[in-house]
Amino acid sequence: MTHYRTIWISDIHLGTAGCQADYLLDFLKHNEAETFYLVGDIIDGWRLKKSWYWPQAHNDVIQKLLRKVRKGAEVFYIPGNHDEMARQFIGMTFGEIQIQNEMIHTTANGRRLWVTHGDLFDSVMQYAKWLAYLGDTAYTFVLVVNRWFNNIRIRLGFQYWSLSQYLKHKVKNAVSFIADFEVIMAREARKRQCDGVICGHIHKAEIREIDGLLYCNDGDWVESLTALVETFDGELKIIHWPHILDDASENRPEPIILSSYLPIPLALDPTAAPLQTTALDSSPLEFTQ
Ligand SMILES: [Mn+2]
Repeated sequence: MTHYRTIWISDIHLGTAGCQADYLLDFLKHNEAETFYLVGDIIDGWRLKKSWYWPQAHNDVIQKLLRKVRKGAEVFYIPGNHDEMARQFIGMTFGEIQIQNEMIHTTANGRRLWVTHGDLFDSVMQYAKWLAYLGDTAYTFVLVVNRWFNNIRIRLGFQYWSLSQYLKHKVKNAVSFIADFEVIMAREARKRQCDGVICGHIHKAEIREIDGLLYCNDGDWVESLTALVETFDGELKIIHWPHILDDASENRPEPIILSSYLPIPLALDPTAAPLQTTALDSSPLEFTQ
């Protein structure tokens, strides 16, 4: 079990066949945090509306998160576009899971990071919902192929390898879309007087600096199998979890760290009030559909 100060996970898409719940369950089993942020697209309401899909493993994910709360972890849920129905419950608490529109997280070394799903700043999402749906169907198909492909790979003794991630990086438009999204998010973080942003939505885990702002994306659990974590020193890391560990076995692989970043600590005033996690004024952001 590895202990972190904070863990961010998003884009789990429970309720879809694409959700890799078994990997996430294993990650949650071996990683603990004081605070968890569920950064949107946790339950896929779009897809559930079309056809009901809810295997036991998806229940287990919810149970696991509720158990973390019972054991003293703080859990925040920031809805995304696939679970936008949860946005009507902003400010409310379900089984001690607090629902917020967006938040500001202060790292152990005093950095203010704006936490939001990110769809409200995605131009495709905002102006053409039908286009987003179309993309969703094609994407679902790639994920199905990805799963077949990996079932075969694993049976043959190979490691998990994301076909969809590979394709995404090959498509030029996707690459420029991702770059634009990252820049917009960093700019929005600056507007909010934050040192950076933590988001999800585009299923591309990342930690990088953009114009002096920190851009972090916690990835997803349908293709990249990644989470963002903060250590007790305020170091941010992307953890990739492509394995399901055998409890009985002694040889546990080390977590795969894809990227890490230690923001330069601010000169903290030792007499200042303790740093806190604060919810933003929960007036909904303006966006048109
Ligand atoms: Mn999304």
